[in-house]
Amino acid sequence: MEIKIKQVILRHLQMELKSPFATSFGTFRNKEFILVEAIDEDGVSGWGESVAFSFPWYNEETVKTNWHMLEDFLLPLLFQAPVAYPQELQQRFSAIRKNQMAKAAIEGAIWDLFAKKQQLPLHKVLGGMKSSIEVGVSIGIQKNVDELLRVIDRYVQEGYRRIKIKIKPGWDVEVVREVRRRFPDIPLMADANSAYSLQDIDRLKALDEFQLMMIEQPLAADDLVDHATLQRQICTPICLDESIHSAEDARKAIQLGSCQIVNIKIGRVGGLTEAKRIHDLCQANGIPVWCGGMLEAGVGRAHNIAMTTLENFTMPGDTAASSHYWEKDIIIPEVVVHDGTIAVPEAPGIGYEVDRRQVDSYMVFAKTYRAQ
Ligand code: OSB
Ligand code: MG
Repeated sequence: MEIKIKQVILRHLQMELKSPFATSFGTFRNKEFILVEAIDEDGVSGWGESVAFSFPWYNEETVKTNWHMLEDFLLPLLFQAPVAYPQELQQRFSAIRKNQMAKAAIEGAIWDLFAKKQQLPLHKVLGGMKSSIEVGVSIGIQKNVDELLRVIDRYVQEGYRRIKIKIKPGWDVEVVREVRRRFPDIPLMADANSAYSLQDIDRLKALDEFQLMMIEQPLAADDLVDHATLQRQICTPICLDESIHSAEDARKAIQLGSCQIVNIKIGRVGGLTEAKRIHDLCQANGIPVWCGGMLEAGVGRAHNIAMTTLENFTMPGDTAASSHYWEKDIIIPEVVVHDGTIAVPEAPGIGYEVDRRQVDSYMVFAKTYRAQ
């Protein structure tokens, strides 16, 4: 069964976050992103969501660079020939360097469509075995420690299985100490988003006493070598986020000892095909993985849930409830978290229906591209 894409609609959406999300590299107040709808010859729609932000802070991609890559390079390649399997797209897009988030957005739409054509949920097509997934929550930098403790308390009460706090120089050891004093036993981790260098090794060593599950991406976004040096000198397991763009990166990180855990984000690695490859490689090497987040709306969130059903996603990820981010999400039903778990949907494809009325209400601009 081949998929013949007749048209693709790119929509530029803008959604306001319920509360600002502050990281070491900047603060997000609202979310602009591209929603991809790929429609085949039978009129079936597959959905993908680009996780590129408005600003090139997390990585070099943005909403505009993604639109450019999709319009001028990726969609023409998609229209060139039918797709028998979504895995083919990696090869088809391989002449285009990097731009992983743009590639992942369109690949995600084809994965959804591929699963829908077989009347199967995406998680089954990927080979996932779970009917529910455990999730944690990522908490931005707050205006003071009291506020942070209040926020953590709320999410612990709600049942989230792991709390992640963001750290940066000036908001790290003392803050973690206070959190641990108040919550001695919660599964806790810290994400630095590349805010440190090896010169800060004493600060990073000082975190060893707090039994963090891991420290995420302490050093530079493209680094593997210094992380290996750091890991030899601290007890807290290092988890890499920004440094891992491919299975090749993961192989090198494992070989060098740069990390003990990997955060997998579908967008950062160019799509579900590469994400699964990283998952498999980590599994074969005894490295647990978990699913990161990019403040996704419903479509991206649904893809994350499907991926997290794979066996080696053994640690709770950042896929919090829709209502954690949005007044109203773009899928029906919204993603809900009960006792720190999400029930994996069994409907075909991503398992949630796209709420076209909500999509329209958040839409800034749209353009339709047709196969010749
Ligand atoms: O580093 O994981 C990150 C949000 C934006 C950019 C980078 C990151 C994050 C998060 C939030 O930590 C995860 C989420 O709740 O979606
Ligand atoms: Mg991170």
